[in-house]
Amino acid sequence: MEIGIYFHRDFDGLVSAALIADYAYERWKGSIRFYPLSHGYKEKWLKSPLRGDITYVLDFAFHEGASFWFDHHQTSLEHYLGPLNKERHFFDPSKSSCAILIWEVLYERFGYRNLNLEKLVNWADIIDGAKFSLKDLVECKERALQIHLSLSLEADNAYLIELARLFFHYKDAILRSNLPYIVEWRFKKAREYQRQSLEKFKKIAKFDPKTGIVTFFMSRDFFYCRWAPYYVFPDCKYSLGVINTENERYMVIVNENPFSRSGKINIGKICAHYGGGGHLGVGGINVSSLEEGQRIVGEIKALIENALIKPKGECA
Ligand SMILES: [Mn+2]
Repeated sequence: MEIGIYFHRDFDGLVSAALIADYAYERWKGSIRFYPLSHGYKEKWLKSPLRGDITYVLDFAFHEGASFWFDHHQTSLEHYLGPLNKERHFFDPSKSSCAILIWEVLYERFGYRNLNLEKLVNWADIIDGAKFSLKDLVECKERALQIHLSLSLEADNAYLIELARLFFHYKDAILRSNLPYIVEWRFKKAREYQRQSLEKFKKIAKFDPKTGIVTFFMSRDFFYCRWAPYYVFPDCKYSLGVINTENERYMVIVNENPFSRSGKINIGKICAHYGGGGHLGVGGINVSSLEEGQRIVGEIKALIENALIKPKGECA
């Protein structure tokens, strides 16, 4: 018997995969196969057949062919209008991680819980729900955060599969032991990229103390230090940047400081107006030139400044 476990290639997806592998192995004693999945090939995903006698899809868009599906992403059912089966499909966008959803469903519906995975689940929930502190992020001393950072390098499938195996076999012990070598060198490399991009950010970013708005323009190495605006400028309320993501591709990103959120302005709504999207505190817009990006940043900056001086209730 072969058990195919398809999972989103991030920390939450990895812990989800280990949880299900642990349960499925106990139940069927079959051989476990891990398949990491990345966003960006939805069309292909829906048409591709899944491998395994029993298949699980975790922390990823719905697939009709899956024996079981667990997810918490609001957008995961956008392409599917059919019915869900309560016995096999577990979808709850109110959960801050897929791991916590699986943890609860396994216990409540299948009568199974392995406490040796409790810490990993807890970390998946902290990381996916962005429940860490700025200090935790900057220092990056926790094993779980180090593993998470190692995933920010262009991770290959082999690494993801090996990590899923390590999580499955060692469970919480992986958080107590030394970092496995395959994780360690990636972590150190990512940490170095992080240091370099932080230096760049410090030189480039502009802070307006009157409004608390930080603006910047960087290449995609900014993603190694997304927290830089709030670390370098602790009084930052909003950060607005243009990121050169690929050769001729640019992206406007707008964030309210996630470590001191007021929720006064609906950023997702503002970005949607420009053809982008997002949530209350974060948003993004794809644009085709730097000039267009800078123009939009200027307009949104003015919008935020305006909303900040208006009394409550009149904001965007
Ligand atoms: Mn997730």
